[in-house]
Amino acid sequence: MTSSSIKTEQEIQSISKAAALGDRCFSHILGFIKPGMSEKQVAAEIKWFLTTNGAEGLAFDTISVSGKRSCLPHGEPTNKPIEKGEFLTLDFGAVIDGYCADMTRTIAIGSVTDEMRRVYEIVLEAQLAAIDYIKAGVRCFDADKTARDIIVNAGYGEYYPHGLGHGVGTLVHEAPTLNAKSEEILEKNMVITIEPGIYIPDQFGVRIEDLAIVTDFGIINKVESQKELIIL
Ligand SMILES: [Mn+2]
Repeated sequence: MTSSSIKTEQEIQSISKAAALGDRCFSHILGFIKPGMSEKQVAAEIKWFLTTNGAEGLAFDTISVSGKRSCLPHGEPTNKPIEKGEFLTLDFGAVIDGYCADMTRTIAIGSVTDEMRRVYEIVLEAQLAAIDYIKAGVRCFDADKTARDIIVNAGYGEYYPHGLGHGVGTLVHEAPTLNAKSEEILEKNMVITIEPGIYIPDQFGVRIEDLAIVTDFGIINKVESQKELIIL
């Protein structure tokens, strides 16, 4: 069952625990990934780490997509090996006390092209702009627009097919919906994701996603993992 979009202190604590475990998992996985491993191997390691470190389960099936497959926003992991020169997008979340977390990082293996770096920087700029803008009282479509304008103005608007984010609670997708049409107003103690992305068909994709608590003064970001480009 879905939880109320405005969370209690106790609910926020549980979600924060789940998000903190996600950060620990990401840092573990950075030391685990080696070129030649499959997307599925990485997804299996994420599941193992989360469930042996306090998670009751996973909030959703882990997304682990590399190379051309990183342009699939909801791609399932395959046996494809992760190669040097590719992006790898990891989207995952733990469940603790019945509450979900949700985070995404895109990392590079070995090296990036100039265009890969440029697209990464645009997504990061868009994500940081939305983080700066969001606070209680903001309309969801304005939050979405803050990030979207940066991507559109950089010339990649057609490659950003989804909304900025969503509420998270007992379900990983709850109200509010943050997209170009949503007139909902963000309120204190809503828990939302902020996750712009750019996906260039048959080339690569980038998404950066944090999980945040809305306050009267801004957001409290519960995901602390590095988002400046990591090249393993
Ligand atoms: Mn999400």
